[in-house]
Amino acid sequence: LIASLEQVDQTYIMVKPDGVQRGLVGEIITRFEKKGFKLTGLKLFKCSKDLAEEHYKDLKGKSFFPKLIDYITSGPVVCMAWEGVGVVASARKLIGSTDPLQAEPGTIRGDLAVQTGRNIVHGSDSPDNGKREIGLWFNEAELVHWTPAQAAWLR
Ligand code: 3AN
Repeated sequence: LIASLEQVDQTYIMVKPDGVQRGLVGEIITRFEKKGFKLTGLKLFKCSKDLAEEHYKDLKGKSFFPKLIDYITSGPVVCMAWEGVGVVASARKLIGSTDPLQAEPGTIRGDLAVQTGRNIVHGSDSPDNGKREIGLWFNEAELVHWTPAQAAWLR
């Protein structure tokens, strides 16, 4: 009841092409499912250069930007929208640091990745970016608003 007064946020999580190629899609989805967040959107998708550049527009000036765009557009990604109280910050904790060698064991990157340029998963860095990115990667018709049967046990 108390938790229901708190703000419910949305975050955009994406299994990057290396995560798909390495067969880690199920493992990554499982981490968020087991934590207790609610999945509201899910699709396999091959993104255009334009969409990748829009998604990463804040990094446009960085030296690694062209490589980043090549990487993200190199193969299919799995796009996800997840919802819950505190989901943005919590998902970033589950994902771990940008550099997988610095990421703590127990995190997705800490357990499963080595290189910053191949860090297998993306998570929005703020609630505002969560909304922005979900809007970028999904049509409204692809998002499902539902109430999990066990919700009362998780909040
Ligand atoms: P995070 O994904 O942890 O939020 P950001 O937003 O700083 O990290 O960077 C977005 C993505 O850009 C990273 N996931 C990574 O793929 C890539 N990236 C960031 N820093 C570097 C870097 N120094 N060299 C190569 N790629 C980088």
